[in-house]
This record gives sequence, structure tokens and C-alpha cells, in this order.
Amino acid sequence: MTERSLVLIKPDGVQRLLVGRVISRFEERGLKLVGLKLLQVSRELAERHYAVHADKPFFPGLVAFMTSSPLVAMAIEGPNAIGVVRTMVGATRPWEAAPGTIRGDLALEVAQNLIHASDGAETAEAELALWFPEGTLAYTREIDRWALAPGG
Ligand code: DAT
Ligand code: MG
Repeated sequence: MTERSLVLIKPDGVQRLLVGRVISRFEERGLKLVGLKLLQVSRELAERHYAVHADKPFFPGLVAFMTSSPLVAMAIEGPNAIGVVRTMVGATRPWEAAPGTIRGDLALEVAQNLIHASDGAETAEAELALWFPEGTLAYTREIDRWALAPGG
């Protein structure tokens, strides 16, 4: 089933010059970018994005971190994209993330764990609306025609 997920390369990823490498992983897997932007996040957007964590002790620090420097927001599409992307991202606490995952290869600290990805269909829909209120794109790539088209 074709799905769309919201992925953020957090400020640490931009500061560490890892944007291209992280995007490459998704492209190499066969996933399709349908939205992409670099933005300086407002406090309001960061708070809404992480509203589910508003009561956690780390929330103020998390909002401060997310607004500290520009980040990259992406809408990513593909077969089972939500689960596939979460698996590629790896465990929240990078020291528990498996090697081969983005966090397992490129991160060490939970407060700066490099990347966010939607964790389910409902959150994906809400997060895509939050980060891409202008909408995302629909287009066909050549690779879709021969490699990804259902039934070949
Ligand atoms: P995930 O980003 O894997 O969905 P989450 O939703 O549980 O993880 O937490 C959201 C973010 O909050 C996480 O990416 C980093 C931060 N965070 C979570 N637990 C934390 C902690 N114990 N200390 C500091 N930051 C934390
Ligand atoms: Mg989460």
C-alpha cells in the first residue's frame, strides 16, 4: 500500500552536514521525495509537532533544540513508507539503534537523534498537514515505471 510519511532532519543533522547522506538513504531504498524544504522552525510549530510530549521533562529542551537552527522537512512516499522509514530510522535512543539504521550509524544521543519520522498512519496525516499545509506533489519517476509499478 502506498503511504506518505513526514520526515525531519533535525538541526543536528543540518549542523553536521548530514542532509545529503540522509536523503540519499531514502532515495537508495527506492522511496520518493514528494515534499522537501529547509526551514527555521517557530516555537509554535515545534510545540505543535511534539504536543504529545508536552508533559515530559525533556519537552522544553526538545523545543529549544528544534528551533535552534534550520531543519529539513520531507514528505516521503512509497510502498509501506511509514513503517519502512521508521525501521530505517532506528530506535529513539541511538545507543539502542541497530547498526545499519540512520540513528544506529550516525547518532549517539537521544536529545540529538538526528531524525524524526511519523510513527503511524494517523500521525503521518496530521504531521504532513502541519509541515506541508501547502500540500505535497504527485509525479511519476522513470524508476517507478519499471521497478515499482504494481505488477511490473
Ligand atoms: P521518536 O523520535 O523515535 O518517535 P519519541 O516520539 O519517543 O521518539 O520522542 C520524540 C523525541 O523526543 C525524540 O526523538 C528525542 C526526544 N526525546 C525522547 N526521549 C527523550 C529523553 N529521555 N531525553 C531527551 N530527549 C528525549
Ligand atoms: Mg515519536
